[in-house]
Amino acid sequence: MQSVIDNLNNWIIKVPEEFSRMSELDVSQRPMPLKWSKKEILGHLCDSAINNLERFIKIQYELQPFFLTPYNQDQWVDIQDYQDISIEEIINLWCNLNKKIIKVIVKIPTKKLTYLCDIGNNKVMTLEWLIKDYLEHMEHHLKNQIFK
Ligand code: NI
Repeated sequence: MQSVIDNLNNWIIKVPEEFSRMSELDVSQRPMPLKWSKKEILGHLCDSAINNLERFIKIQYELQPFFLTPYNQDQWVDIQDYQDISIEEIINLWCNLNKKIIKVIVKIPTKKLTYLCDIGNNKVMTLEWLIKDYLEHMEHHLKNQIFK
C-alpha cells in the first residue's frame, strides 16, 4: 500500500508541473469530436476520485461484499462541464481530491484491506485490489493519453 501512496504523492507534484508546460489550445483540443480533450480526461480522473473516495469509505463499514455502483463516465464529464472550466481549477480539484484519498488510504487498518466488494459480473475483489486499480486507471490515462 505504501507504493500506491508514494505514486499518488509523486503524481500530485508531477501533474501540475507537466500541465504548466502545455498551452490552452493543447489542453482544450479534442482529437476527434467525440473524444475527450486533455482537460476532460483530467476531469474524468476527478470523477474517478470522487466516486472511488466514496467507495474507499463505504467498503469499510457496509455489509460485505459491498456492491459498487457504476457511474456513466461520459455523462459525468459532460454534466460537470470540464471543457468550459479553466485548467487551473481542474488541476486544483484533482490535487485536492487525491490528497484526501491519500489521507483516507493511510488510515485504513490492515485487516480491512481484505474486505470484499462486488465489482459486477459476479466478480468479488478486495479493498486492496480496488485501491491499486484506482491508481492503475489513473496512470493509464496520464501516461497513455495526457503525457504521451
Ligand atoms: Ni477511464
